[in-house]
Amino acid sequence: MKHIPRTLGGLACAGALGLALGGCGKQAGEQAGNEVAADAAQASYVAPGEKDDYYLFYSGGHSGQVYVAGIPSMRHISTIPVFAPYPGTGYGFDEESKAMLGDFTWGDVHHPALSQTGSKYDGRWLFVNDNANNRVARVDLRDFKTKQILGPIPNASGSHASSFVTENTEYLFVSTRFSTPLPKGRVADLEKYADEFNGMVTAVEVDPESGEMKVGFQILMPPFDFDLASTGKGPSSGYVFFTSYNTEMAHDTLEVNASQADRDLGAIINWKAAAQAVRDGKATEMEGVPVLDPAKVPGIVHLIGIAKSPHGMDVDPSGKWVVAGGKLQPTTTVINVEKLLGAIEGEDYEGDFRGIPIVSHDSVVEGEVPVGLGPLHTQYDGRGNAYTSLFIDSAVAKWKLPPWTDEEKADLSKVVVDKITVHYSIGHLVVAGSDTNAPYGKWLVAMNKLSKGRHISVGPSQPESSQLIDISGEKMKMVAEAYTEPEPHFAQILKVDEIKPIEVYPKAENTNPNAVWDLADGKVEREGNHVTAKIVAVRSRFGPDKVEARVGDTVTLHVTNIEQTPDMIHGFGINDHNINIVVDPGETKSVEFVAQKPGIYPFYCTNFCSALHQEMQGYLVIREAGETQAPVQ
Ligand code: RUQ
Ligand code: CUA
Repeated sequence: MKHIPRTLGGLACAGALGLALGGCGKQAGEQAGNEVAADAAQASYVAPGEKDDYYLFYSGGHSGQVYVAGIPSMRHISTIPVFAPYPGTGYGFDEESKAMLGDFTWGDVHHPALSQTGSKYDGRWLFVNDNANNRVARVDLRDFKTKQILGPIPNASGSHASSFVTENTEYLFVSTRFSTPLPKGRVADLEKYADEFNGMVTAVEVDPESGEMKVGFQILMPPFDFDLASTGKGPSSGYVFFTSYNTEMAHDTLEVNASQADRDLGAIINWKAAAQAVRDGKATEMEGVPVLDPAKVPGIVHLIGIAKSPHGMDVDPSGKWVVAGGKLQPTTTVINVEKLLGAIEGEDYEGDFRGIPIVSHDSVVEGEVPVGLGPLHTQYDGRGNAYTSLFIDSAVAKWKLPPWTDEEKADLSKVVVDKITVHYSIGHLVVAGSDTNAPYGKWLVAMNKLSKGRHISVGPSQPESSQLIDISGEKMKMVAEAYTEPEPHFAQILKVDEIKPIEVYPKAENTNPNAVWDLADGKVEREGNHVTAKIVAVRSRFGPDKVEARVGDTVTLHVTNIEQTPDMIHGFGINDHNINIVVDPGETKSVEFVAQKPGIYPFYCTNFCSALHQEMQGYLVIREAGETQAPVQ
């Protein structure tokens, strides 16, 4: 990083005091402002050719994708397509990714979660949810590619509280924001919402070796609209905590009707006990999934009253404190895990909801911290500080976690130690490593919902803004700002040296039976009305570069990029066919279609790969059905 020189103009001004007070004061102020700007610029400056220190994986919301940026530069580096086709990498065009997407062309990504081992990031996978279609996906950090999409998950509607991984990635917890009559497809009167509708918590099991996900079990929940979750660690190990925002069980005009009660009920799930209960045969099957009813299996779910219409629920790095943000109450509720487990053990309850015990609020809540207006999410630096996003205030509040002094306890506003304004209407925030037991703690990224024209004008559809804040000192410092695709919800930050992605697929690993590695081996074959081409792509040609078919034929193309040089990518786009596959070095991709219309259709490489890239082309010849043709090569 390069040093940006500053002048000492501010000091020189002190000597002139009394002579030209007005002008000098202004100058000094400007000078101070320049120094702050210079410091900030220096902190986030990554010179050409230098690299960032951290990956920022942020959700792309309803774009269905995940975006990768660098910290501290905040530069967008790449897009990982997950739930929507992305011609840039040919995702959703080749057979494998088309099969993963199924009939869906979009998803709504909210919460990415890095896999963990021992409550630390292990750098293997990134999981993301699709709130719209009840799916979860796994991205492999070895090659930054989506490898599996699981779902739609049965018996679930709107997997918002997802994905949250357990300490050793045993499970991903996925919970419904929406409740419906179950099993799905059953229609019940909306007026009977409270009695006929249910939410669902799903435990998605992750294979420790392959990362393969499958639906493990489910827990039937009251129709409270479960919003967000956080998994335990240390003393809260084995638990997962959820907020809900509709304890009122309203089904219309939620804006008003779900905002009546002074407190909403959060849920505490003992997932280890639940998994055991499933093994003990206490679940009933619904749509092929073992489902536990917490009213009938005591000990797996407890409820607790938390701040009004809460949003985020976040366990701190020590696992001792769980903080819920009360959207409609200017406080965060701080739950003391030790007291909570004691209350559960001693059955210190203040009632129940249809057989699910409600833990005594006063026995387990350490305090309600007046952080400011619209608290949503809380993150931690591992040094005893919490950072809460304030949607209404457009700010981040920094505050001290317990233990608190008697003086602080008497007036909890004293634990709020700093506030910084963000632009504007912050949703999530992320502190590097906050959800592990050892946060990196230096950076915080505020993900703001509105940018309100802070950028050059791009018309009415404006991007979101994300701001980088240095939290290494006592006071938070605004460092940089970037604009992001709609719309970043949560993000994860990973230290760059904790992973080592591959840059070519080694030839030895390519076990695709349709791969060809030599231009001499490329061929087009016909079997009945199925034409199969095995094509080599290498700078700067396709071999073969002519594929012949007749109308009605099924055509399968297998393209192998035989390069073993990083960044030597070849694309394969066919005119008039809505096909563009992109093949990375060492990779084989396949695409299949039915020849529809006679004609000559040029195909070409879509990635600019060499000086002769433009020459990297060929022809798809489609003759009339039944027309005799010269034998294919
Ligand atoms: S949400 S802005 Cu979808 Cu995570 Cu809180
Ligand atoms: Cu290969 Cu351009």
